[in-house]
Amino acid sequence: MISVNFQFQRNILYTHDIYIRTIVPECLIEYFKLDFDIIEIDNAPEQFCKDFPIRTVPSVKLNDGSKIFEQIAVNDYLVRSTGKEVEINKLLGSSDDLIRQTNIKSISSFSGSDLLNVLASYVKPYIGMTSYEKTNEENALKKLDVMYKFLEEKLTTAKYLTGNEITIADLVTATSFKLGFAFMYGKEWREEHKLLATWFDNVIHSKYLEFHFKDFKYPEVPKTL
Ligand SMILES: N[C@@H](CCC(=O)N[C@@H](CS)C(=O)NCC(=O)O)C(=O)O
Repeated sequence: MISVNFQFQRNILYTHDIYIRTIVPECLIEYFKLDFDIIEIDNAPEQFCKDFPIRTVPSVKLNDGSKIFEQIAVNDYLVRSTGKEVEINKLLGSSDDLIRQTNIKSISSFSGSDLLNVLASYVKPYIGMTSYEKTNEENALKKLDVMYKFLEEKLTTAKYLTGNEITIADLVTATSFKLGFAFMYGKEWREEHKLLATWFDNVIHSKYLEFHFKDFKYPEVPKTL
């Protein structure tokens, strides 16, 4: 655990280990060995609220005082800040292929908001975070079914969601799926959704996400209430 000393300005990523949207930024900092202090918001609540009154993570404060929030913007900044053209184009798409670059943004946005919110609303009652309501679950499952099919269709023609190279869209989508794979998608679900399950396993064990997922375990059966 690092000590928090705000006298000397350093690059900061505010995070919290219970949250999903902070996983990709933390992994990017680890993978690219970026010069950032990673600060749990519980360890610096006043400074965090002062820096980011909207109080969401991930959020970044740079050593020149610049502030960045929203997962997509944070990820984009962290990757581009490396200056590594090849890896930037690989993860974010090259501006020579506008449609692919746009698809990467589109899938990242969809997965980091709609997919994550619906999946979280389905899983949270099972992990004691909200109360269970049958209608909510039925609605969430209906929406999720459409989302699974949408993503599976992409995986019928390519190894990853926007082609045969892993991109930030895969990283964001796989982390958004974490709660599902950790608690609800037992062996039977994974057999029925082989494309998604294989893709998820490839992405979480990629060099980008391995840091967070190296000890990840799948459940045999879904969690019950
Ligand atoms: N649209 C924002 C959502 C950020 C967000 O809601 N983050 C959650 C953690 S995954 C959070 O900070 N929740 C705390 C809160 O809303 O009070 C993004 O994509 O980064």
